Amino acid sequence: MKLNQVNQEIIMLGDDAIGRGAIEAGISLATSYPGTPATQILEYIAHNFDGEVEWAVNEKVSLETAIGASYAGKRALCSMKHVGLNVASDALMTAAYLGIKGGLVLAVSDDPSAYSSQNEQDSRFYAKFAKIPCLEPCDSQEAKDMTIMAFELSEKMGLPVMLRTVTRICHAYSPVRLGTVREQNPLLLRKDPANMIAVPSNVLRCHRNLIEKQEGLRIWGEKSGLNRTFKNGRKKGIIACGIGYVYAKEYGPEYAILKISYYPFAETLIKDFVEGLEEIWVLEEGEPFMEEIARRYSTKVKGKISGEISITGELGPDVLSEYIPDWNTGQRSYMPSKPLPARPPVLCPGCPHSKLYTALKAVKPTFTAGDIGCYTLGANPPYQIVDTCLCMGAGISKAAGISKQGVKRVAAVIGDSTFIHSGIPALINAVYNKANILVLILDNSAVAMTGNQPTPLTGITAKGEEGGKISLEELCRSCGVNSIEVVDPFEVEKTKAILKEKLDAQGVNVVISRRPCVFVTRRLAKMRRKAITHIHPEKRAQ
Ligand SMILES: Cc1ncc(C[n+]2csc(CCOP(=O)(O)OP(=O)(O)O)c2C)c(N)n1
Repeated sequence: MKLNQVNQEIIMLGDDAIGRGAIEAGISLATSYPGTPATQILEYIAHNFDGEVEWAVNEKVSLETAIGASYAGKRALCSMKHVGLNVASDALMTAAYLGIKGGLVLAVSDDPSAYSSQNEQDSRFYAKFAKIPCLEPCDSQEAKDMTIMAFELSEKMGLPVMLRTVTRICHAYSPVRLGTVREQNPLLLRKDPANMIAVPSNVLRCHRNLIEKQEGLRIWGEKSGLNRTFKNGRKKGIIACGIGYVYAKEYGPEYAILKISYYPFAETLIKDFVEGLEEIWVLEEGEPFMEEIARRYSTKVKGKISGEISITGELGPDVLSEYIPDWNTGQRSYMPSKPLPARPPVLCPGCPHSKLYTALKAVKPTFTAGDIGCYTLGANPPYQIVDTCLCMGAGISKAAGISKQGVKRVAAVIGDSTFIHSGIPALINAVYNKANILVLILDNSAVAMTGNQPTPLTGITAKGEEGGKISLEELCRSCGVNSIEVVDPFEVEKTKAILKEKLDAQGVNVVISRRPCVFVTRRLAKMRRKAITHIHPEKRAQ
């Protein structure tokens, strides 16, 4: 264990604080699929924990692996971004019915404003939907403390517990007092068919158990003191969830505050708070989840439903000073004096995807169904060759759906990590149902978009050690595709010729565009102490 700063107060990133909290809580396994803003949680653990730390192939597999560790009596952390929970939700919904053994915490990070996501969904609805508790910290200290509390609650109630964060928690630094590391749970793998096998004969009883646990969850929440009222005789109040509390504090003593950090709770909490208040603002990131409840108890509620605050986008001092008339006006300096120039993201100089797109553009596919990764930027100038992007793994299926309507020369573009994540079933489906598509797999030896994590195709684990290695060619071959070609995208003319031939071909044809991301090349060069740029004097312009 590389943790020697016990009792020290240090400045920590929210994601790191969650990782530290999990280690202090005595986890035996941490697992995740990368996704901003949650990625650093696992990276912190990989650097600071001697136990099992895994990048999973997708969020569903990640959660299921964590459930397995929990069944073995151990504590496990599973972290992901909000949309990852859509992928993991099948496992989550039924895991809540069955219950868990060792503590299981699901750290889910939402991305209000969708800075790096395909949507802005609010994970609190999933916690409610699955009938599991949800803790919502407002800073790094709470992120660490609540992670530890979440493990305790998880074991007490036998349920997975969600820790919901947002970008400004994950990616902000604030002080954290470090604690000691709890002993890991002993291995205790016991068979419990009635609560481990989700078959109809068990399901209704398990569902009833879950419903019965709800009262215990509310009582735990009340005792925990996580939801707190700061009433100060003021006539105006704020109900603040998670990061909303930090913003609410900027009002100073002007407002009474109800800080919400835990769900589910008895609604009398809200009822008592709003009583007698002449104006109540609800500050919450995401959907008007709390506001809906507050409106049942007061007609004076202001927020997203009544349109004072926008449902889209994140909160923040600048946003709030725009929406709330008497927001502490001293904060108006948050507004930039001049609008900043737009800086749309672009592919990096030397990115292999850019060359591939040059070739693809030249051969003029009728339609290109893209996917999620750096290569989505092919939708932007100067390429404008990616015509659609929905969710991870959808590119191949959409291309197949289009081709099945008789459209010829349809291409799908998917990254190596995305292909492993959810592209494989789509490829098998396309083969099985006899689509006519060209599938381009962009193998840059990394999950580049989220910071160059390794993939099963690289055979490197989350800790940088040697893992199992999968061959992309063999994988595609076993899916029954008509042909597989491997190209180096830097050989643009050769690539063009192959793409042209395969676009016109029948069946499902795969072209693997293989060249490492420039950052992978740079990292390897650094490791080997080699320069990555070479000057050939003989080729220098005279
Ligand atoms: C369900 C889901 N999980 C995670 C993410 C975060 N994410 C966006 S793209 C991506 C993978 C990118 O890797 P790859 O497909 O290899 O393409 P590259 O960026 O390397 O070009 C990930 C993990 C997401 N958007 N959706």
